[in-house]
Amino acid sequence: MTTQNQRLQRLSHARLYAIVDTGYVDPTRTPFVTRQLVLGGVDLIQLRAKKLPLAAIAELGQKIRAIIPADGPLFILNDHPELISEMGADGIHVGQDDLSVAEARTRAGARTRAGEGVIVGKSTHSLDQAIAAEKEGADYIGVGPIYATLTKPDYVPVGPALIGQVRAAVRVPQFCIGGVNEQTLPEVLAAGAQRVVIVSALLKSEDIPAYCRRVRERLETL
Ligand code: TZP
Ligand code: MG
Repeated sequence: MTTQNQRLQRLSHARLYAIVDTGYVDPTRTPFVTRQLVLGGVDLIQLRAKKLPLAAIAELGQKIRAIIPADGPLFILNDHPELISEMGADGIHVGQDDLSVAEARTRAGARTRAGEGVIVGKSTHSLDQAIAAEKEGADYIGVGPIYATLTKPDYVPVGPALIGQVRAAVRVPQFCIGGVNEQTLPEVLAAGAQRVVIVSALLKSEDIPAYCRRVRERLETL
C-alpha cells in the first residue's frame, strides 16, 4: 500500500504529468494509452472524463489502476472524490469552480481505509488563485492555460510570464499546463517552469513513450 508520505515524496520529485482525457482518447483505447504513458515514465496520470457517467468513470478508473504499477506514476482523478477509494486512486484534482481543497480531501479521505490521506491538486489561473490554493492546503497546483488550447477552449491564456511570478510566491509543486508541447517547452522552461502537464500533444503523439522521454530529458536537466 502506498502511504501518504510516499505519495508526497513522489510528488515532490515529479516533473511530467499526463492526463488521459476521454475528449481525446476513446474509453476503449484508455488501457493502451495508459500503458504507453507508464512506459514513457510520466510521474502522474490523471483520468479526466468530463462527459462520462459516474459508473463509466469508476469502471475506467479501475482499469487504469490495474495497469499502473504500485511504484509507478501517481494516479489522480479529476473531480468525484467519492470514487477515489474504489478505484484506488492516489489523489483528486479540483478546479476553481469545484469543491474546496478541504472538502475534496475530507470526502476522498473518508472513503479510504483508516481515513488515510490523499493528494489534492487544484487548477489556478492567476497569481492570486495560486497563492490562495496553497493557503487552502493544495498539495500541488496547475498553472494555466499558459497558451490557448483546444482542450480548454473557453479559457483566456495566462501567458508564460505568470510562471515566474507563481514560482517566486508559491512553494508547493507547480505544473504549467495549457498548450505545452515540445515546441512551446523551451519558452515555458525559460519562463521558470520545472514541471509541466501535457495533454493533447502526448495523446496525439504517434509514439507516446518516445515523446515522454524527450520531454523528460529536458525537464530532468533542470
Ligand atoms: N487546464 C488548464 S489548460 C488544460 C487544463 C485541463 C488543458 C491542457 O491541455 P493541452 O492539450 O495540453 O493544451
Ligand atoms: Mg473539475
